[in-house]
Amino acid sequence: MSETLANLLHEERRFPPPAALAAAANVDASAYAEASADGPAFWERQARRLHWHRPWTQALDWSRPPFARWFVGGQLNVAYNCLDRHVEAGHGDRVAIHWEGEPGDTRTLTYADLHRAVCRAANALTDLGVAAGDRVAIYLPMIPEAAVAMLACARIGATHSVVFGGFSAESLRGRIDDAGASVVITADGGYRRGKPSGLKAIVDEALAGCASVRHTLVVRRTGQRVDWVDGRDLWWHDTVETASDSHRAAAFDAEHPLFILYTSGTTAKPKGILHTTGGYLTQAAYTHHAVFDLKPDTDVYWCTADIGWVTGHSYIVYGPLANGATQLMYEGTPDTPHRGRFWELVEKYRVTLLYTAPTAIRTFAKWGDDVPAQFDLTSLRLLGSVGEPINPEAWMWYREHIGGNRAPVVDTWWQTETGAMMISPLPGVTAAKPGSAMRPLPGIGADIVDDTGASVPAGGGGFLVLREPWPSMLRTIWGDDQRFLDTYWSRFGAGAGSGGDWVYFAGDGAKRDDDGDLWLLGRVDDVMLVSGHNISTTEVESALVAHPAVAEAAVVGATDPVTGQGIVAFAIPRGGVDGGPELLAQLREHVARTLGPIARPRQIMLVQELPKTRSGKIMRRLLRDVAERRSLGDVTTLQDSTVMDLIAAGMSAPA
Ligand code: 6R9
Repeated sequence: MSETLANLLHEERRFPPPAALAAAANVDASAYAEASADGPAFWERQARRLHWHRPWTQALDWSRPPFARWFVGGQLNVAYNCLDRHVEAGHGDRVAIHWEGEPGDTRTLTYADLHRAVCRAANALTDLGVAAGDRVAIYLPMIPEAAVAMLACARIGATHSVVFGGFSAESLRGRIDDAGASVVITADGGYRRGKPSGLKAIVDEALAGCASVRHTLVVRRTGQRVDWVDGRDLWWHDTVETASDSHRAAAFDAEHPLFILYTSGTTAKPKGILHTTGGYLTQAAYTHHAVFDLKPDTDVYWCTADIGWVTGHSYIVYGPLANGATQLMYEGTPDTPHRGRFWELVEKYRVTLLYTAPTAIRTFAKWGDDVPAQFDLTSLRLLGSVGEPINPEAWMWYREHIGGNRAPVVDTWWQTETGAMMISPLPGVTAAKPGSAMRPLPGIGADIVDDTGASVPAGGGGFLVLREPWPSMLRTIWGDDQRFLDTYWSRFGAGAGSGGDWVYFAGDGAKRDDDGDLWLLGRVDDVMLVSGHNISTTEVESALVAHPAVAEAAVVGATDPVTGQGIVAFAIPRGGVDGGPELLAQLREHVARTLGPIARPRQIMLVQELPKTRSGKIMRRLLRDVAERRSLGDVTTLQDSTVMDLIAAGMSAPA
């Protein structure tokens, strides 16, 4: 990726932290120096933010790389850290979760309430025969029971595997089988876009012919009719809510498996990413404290992710609760019952810290500035982004129209595999640039390398790698150590350019600008090769989104007899835009002017929607199928499977 385009590196805008925020920030610039001087000792200090039943004897055991062991010999209980210790410290009355259902029903759970609920669920699971090390599948809508179920598993040392509510029966079955789960926790259904959707029926289908599951626990959410298998199915309200709320949390080894989470998106069999206890919780809690600058007494935090995504694990459940945060949890979609729903909630709960995804931000921008303008958003003091590269234009819109030009934006890069944030501004320190994730967090060794594994200088581009083990790193792929080695550690291995050290291959392309700041460029599989030039889909998309007529764009490389690959763009026009042939010509010119003639799209197609995963990532693989007129690959992880039919039907002959 040596011949990358240089244009996006010339970002002149800088947004330093507001003085008041910087003066009171949880973490200041000294953290960087401290972390690089101290190595694993830096993480030992962060681990002391938690309660350990037994202290560790060694910070990091890296004697059998890449299989890391952090906080060797230490013992702790994750649920105790997220609940009991806050109650014991006198914060039992603090609200842990303000929950709002899509239809507008609400619930408030204090730390004491949540603690009791988790104790009851822990007792109920134990009564069902679930023991430490057993796997429990969780397939729930965004209701408080989702957090309760996860924490109850953690409390008794059972390993949870959360599957997005709404994944197909087939996807669910594959994940239940792979993990060998003995219990499934689900609900009759949930509310999405104003309608009750069924979950229990999908579980029933998934469990047909599944040997490992002995019981399902079913939360009544919508009251819809469900089929019932006597002896297997149990209502949550009969089982959990009648159990004792007294439960002593046992201590588990720092390396005890906490959860498996399956990554989706590629064509291959989903990978069960395994996370363990002590290191994971340490980094989730530290990064939430450092990057969101959380002040537990005054902040109201809201992460809009679904619990079925790693973001929901680390930044709804484990990080915020370990830090004693008060947070909002919302069941539904942003456009139900109206497009101002999110902003209405920010106003109602006086949300101070907001964490959402670029896909949502671009959608809000498309809906218009006047929607958020109708609400009082002055409580917001910090805005986070995660999930995809955020286009500079979307970053600016977020800062201006949601953050009132005052709240800093933190673009946080990380993965299911990394468990917690890795690259991000520090809100009290960094003068952020729109579109850049800036620097590795303190204690993190990220780098950009070329094909041979050698570090690229400022101004260069290549592959993002991680050079140092980190506490919340995945420990393996569940049941498949070899695939773990092959996928992440063999590309740059302990080989050329690595100096014999183990180098983790993240699968993302990235650039380092002249100041040394990092720009994420999307998955390397998505990089296009046009007439011998590497062009990132992210850069062409950002150029398109910077045009006033375009709300959102997805770009793919389609096989081209002349250039190797040709750039095909799918663009969603902003409301009221006339999408005639003139506009298409204008957009092609606009990209050529912004990035250079080599990046001029061969074809642009205007569409109303883009195919996305449930966590909001654009599925370029499917668009490539359309652009190359193949039949579509696996669409089971699509959020809305009708989108592809519409796009495929509208695909015209190449211009
Ligand atoms: C947390 C999460 C991981 C992939 C990752 C990258 C993309 C996430 C990003 C970002 C650019 C960011 N990604 N955050 N790209 N800037 N701030 O999303 O985990 O679902 O496993 O996806 O998402 O491509 O490799 P996961």
